[in-house]
Parts: sequence; C-alpha cells; structure tokens
Amino acid sequence: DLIPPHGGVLKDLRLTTEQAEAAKTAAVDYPSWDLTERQLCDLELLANGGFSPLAGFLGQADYERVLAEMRLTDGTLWPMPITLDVSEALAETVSVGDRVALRDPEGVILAILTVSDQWRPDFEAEAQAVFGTTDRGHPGVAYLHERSHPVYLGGRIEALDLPGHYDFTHLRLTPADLRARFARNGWRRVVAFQTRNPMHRAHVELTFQAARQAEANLLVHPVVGMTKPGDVDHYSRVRCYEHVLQKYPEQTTALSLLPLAMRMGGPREALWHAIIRRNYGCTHFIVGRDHAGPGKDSQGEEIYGPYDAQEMVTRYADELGIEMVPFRMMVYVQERAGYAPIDEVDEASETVMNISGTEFRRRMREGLEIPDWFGYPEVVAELRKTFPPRARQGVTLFFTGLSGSGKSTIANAVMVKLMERGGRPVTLLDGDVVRKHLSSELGFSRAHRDLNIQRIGFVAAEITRNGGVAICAPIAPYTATRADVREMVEAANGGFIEIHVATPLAECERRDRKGLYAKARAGQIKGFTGIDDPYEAPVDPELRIDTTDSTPEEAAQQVLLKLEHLGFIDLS
Ligand code: PPS
Repeated sequence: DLIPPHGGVLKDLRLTTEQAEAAKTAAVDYPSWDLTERQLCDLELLANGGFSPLAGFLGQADYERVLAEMRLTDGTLWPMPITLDVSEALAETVSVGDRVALRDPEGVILAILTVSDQWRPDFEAEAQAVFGTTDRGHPGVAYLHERSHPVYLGGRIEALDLPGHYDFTHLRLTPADLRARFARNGWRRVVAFQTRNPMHRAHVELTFQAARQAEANLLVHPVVGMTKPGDVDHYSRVRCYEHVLQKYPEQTTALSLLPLAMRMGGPREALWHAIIRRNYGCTHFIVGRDHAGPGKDSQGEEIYGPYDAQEMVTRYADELGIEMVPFRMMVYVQERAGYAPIDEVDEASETVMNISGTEFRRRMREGLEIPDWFGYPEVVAELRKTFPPRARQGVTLFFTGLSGSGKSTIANAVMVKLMERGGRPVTLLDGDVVRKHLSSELGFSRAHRDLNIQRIGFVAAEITRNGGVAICAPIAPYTATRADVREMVEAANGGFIEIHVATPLAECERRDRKGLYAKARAGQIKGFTGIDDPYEAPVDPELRIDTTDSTPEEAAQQVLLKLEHLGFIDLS
C-alpha cells in the first residue's frame, strides 16, 4: 500500500525491446535533436515516471497554464514548465505531427518525440511567472536567456532507453525501483531529504529528527543532475554521502541519486520536488530554510524569503498528498553539545555555533581546521581531496596587455622561476605560440580574437583542473572574454590570477621590438591593438605591472610574491 503517484499512475514511457528496435529503424528518416545536458535530465525523469503524470514535453496550452496557475490544462497541479527548446534550424524542418529523434551526446537515439506544438516562448514572461523575477542574477533566468534555444517543441515521448550512466549505478534507483524496495522492506512511511550540498553533522541531525518526528524511514535523495553553478561536483558529494549513510542507525536509511536538473526556483521548485518525491514513493518531504534558493540577485538582494518555499508547500498541502516536514535552520548549541533548530534556542543563555558555506569553503581553501562538531572527519577528508589547500591547487596566471608590453618576457621569466623551484607542472601558453599551434587559422577580428582566447581558456582550465600552473600571455583585449576565461578556470577548482601588463602604448611603440607598430601606423597592418583596434584595460586585476621602469626579473618577482601572498606557492 504505497502512496499513489501524483496524478494516480506511475508513467513509464519506455517502449518494449521489440518496439524500440522498430522505432530505431523508423527513426533513420526523422530529423534529429542532440539533447542538452538539462534536456537529458528532464528526459530521464519523464521516461522513468519521476515527472508523472507528464507523458512528454509540455505543449503550449499546458505551458501557459503552468506559468499562470501552476496547473496542467486538465487541472493537475504542476509548477515547473518542462519544455524542449530547440534551434531555429531544427524548427524550420519540423511541423506538427512530425517525429523527431532525440539523441544523447554520443548520437544514441534515446527517444522519439511526436510534435504536437511548436512555438516561440517569451523568456522574460516565463522568468517572471516561474521565478518571480527577470533578474539575470537568478541562475534559472540566466539559463533561459543564455542557454535556452529559441523554439519550444511539445509532444509525447516514447523512450527507447534511459540515458546511460557509468557512475554510481548501484545508487541510481528509478521510481519503480525505489517503490519496490520500500515495499520489500515494509517501509510504509518514508521521509525524503533533498540536497545539492555535501552533508555534515547538522544535516544528519536534521534528517534524523525529521524521520523521528514523522515516524518514518529516511531516504537521502541528493540531486546529481544539474545543480547551482559553482556547487561541489556530484562525484565528490556522492562519496561524502556514502560516508554519511554509515552515521544512521542500520536499516533505517536509504541513499539514492536523483538525476534532476534543478532550476533554483525556490517556492515553485519546492512544490515540484515534493511531487517528484511522491512519485518515488515517499510519504514525507523535508523543506528546510531557503529550499532550492538561487541566492542573491544582481543588486545583492535575496530573491526569496528563507521560508517562502515552506509557505508555498503548505498552501498546496491537500493536493500534494505528500506531507511536508518543515525545518528551521539547525545550529550547534555549545551548552547542549548538540544540534537544535535555531528557533528552539534561547540565545540569551545559550551559545550558538555555526559555520556558513562561505566560511567552510574559505577554511578548505586555506587548509584550515574544520571542527569535529561541524563535520565528520571522513567527509572533510573526502572534500580535501577535491579542494586541496591552495599550495596544491592548480592555478592560471593570465597576463594581458598591449603588443610589446612585456607579457611574454615576464611570463617566460615566471615559468623559469617556477621550473627552478620544481614540484609543479608548468605550461606556457604564449600569444605567439598559441597562434602557431592552437589558432593557426585565426586572424584578428573581434570574433577570431574571442575564439583564440576561449581556446586558451579551455586549455588553461584543463591544466588547472589537474593541478598544474598554466601561464597565458595573449593580448586578450576584451573584458567579457577575460571574464569567461576566469569563470572556466574557477569552475575547474583552481585559482585565476589576472596580471595586467600596463606598459603605456607610447612606451610599447617606442620599443617596437617586432616593428609592428611602425607597420600599423603606416597602414600596412589593419586593426592593430592600441592603434586602430580597442584594448579594454582590466579594471580590477589581481596584479598590475608597468615595465617602463622595471626589469623582467623585478616584474617576475612581483608575480611570485603575489602567488605566495595568495597561498599558491610557499617561498619560505
Ligand atoms: S589576441 O587579441 O589576444 O587574440 O592576440 P594574440 O593572440 O595575443 O596575438 C597577438 C600577437 O599577434 C601579433 N599581431 C597582432 N596583434 C594585435 N593586433 C593585430 N592586428 C596583430 N597582428 C599581428 C602581435 O605580434 C602580437 O604579439 P605580442 O606578443 O602581443 O606582441
């Protein structure tokens, strides 16, 4: 007698083996769409019934009602638009009634979409309706504008297969798998815990108390699809969860991974999460502080109130059928030597201790101690592998400046000094070298310069990810492109140090070591940076060096001192 799924029937959009074979043969004539990372996640939950009662990507009428009222056209509660965004190029080749083959990144056909609707959504309106804001600081809003394709296709899905995974396969249970397991174990009441972060003692306390309060077994159900940009990668997190699972009394708690692509939609997302957990057979769902919160907007304001999500779920409690277990923030109370919800603590007589996410990351980065009351040593050790102290992290030194400013000379000197010290692999991606090997076909238009810098950024991020030092020395004249590279490198769990070699144009031109300025002035080279092409100087680089009055040794020394100051090397 498990809880029935949302809408009554657990969807399974998979074809039988024979049907799948026939569909694959027929699909050779269909237009194809390569699913994006988010669409792959959505497809998996559509196909396995996690999104019951949906049977495909939303059509326009359902989409509009979901935006306006959080309901499908048949009246069923559904808060999040599940849409298939495709390019104009594909849209031009398909009409209503056509079938489209949906493929994974390797080209394997995962599903057939029968197109019922095709329309061009208004992203501003969608953002306002779903997220309550059009501010691009909201990751869900940014996604719509920066990553969504312009046309939506709606229609039912027939799945040939679920998207493949090679990682943690023993933990990837479908709704039917989990339901079967609950039934087998006699788990009538199950409380689900959603998370996108590593779990520490506070989370275990909270979930343990929630399970006791609900008189239920516990399902730790972390999201491993897409979470908030900047989150800890799911491989590291799952290794942490496996340690954490040992902390619960035996046979009380299960761990399963949810291949969901989060939208960081706060209140609406909390409703959606509850519905999904009901489909997975859970009767209770924990909603804590700031559930699925996107953080601050571009003005630095919190986008949702800390308990907006709880209020939203309360409002729809009857229809949801899965019961919310609300939780306030858990804090460590020194006098009790244990955890308690903050609203149950008397702050006049008791000492509350907490380490914020930001403070935790700072301590990890600097190799500082994490107290035992906060984290489990096994979990901290696991995270230290992913986030070693800076002296063992990769780092990118990104020199930018005019031609002839001295970038290459300083970059070379820094590389040699680092090689002399030893202990770290170093790669120099000098402007000229890159243009010979990586970017030999590119010129100096804005588009080509951007492409050149993107390539350098990609290589630098990979070197950084693997613990090396990447030294880049292109002109990199555009602020936005440099910001992209910074983002790529920081996402690779490493440091990014921007060094503006700010030798003034007059001095670069006076030196004119390659004779290029003379040619540019004579009009023999067009679009030369600083002469008739822009250079946007960095506003806030980690370091600025003017070589007018300093030798390359002195400049290199400044860079090394900066590296030491930031903790990336130890000069002592
Ligand atoms: S960019 O803008 O970052 O892609 O440029 P980069 O890859 O660093 O290449 C700069 C080197 O190319 C030579 N060169 C030019 N520079 C600027 N503008 C024009 N039009 C141009 N044409 C050729 C020049 O030698 C640059 O080398 P450096 O080492 O900077 O002097």
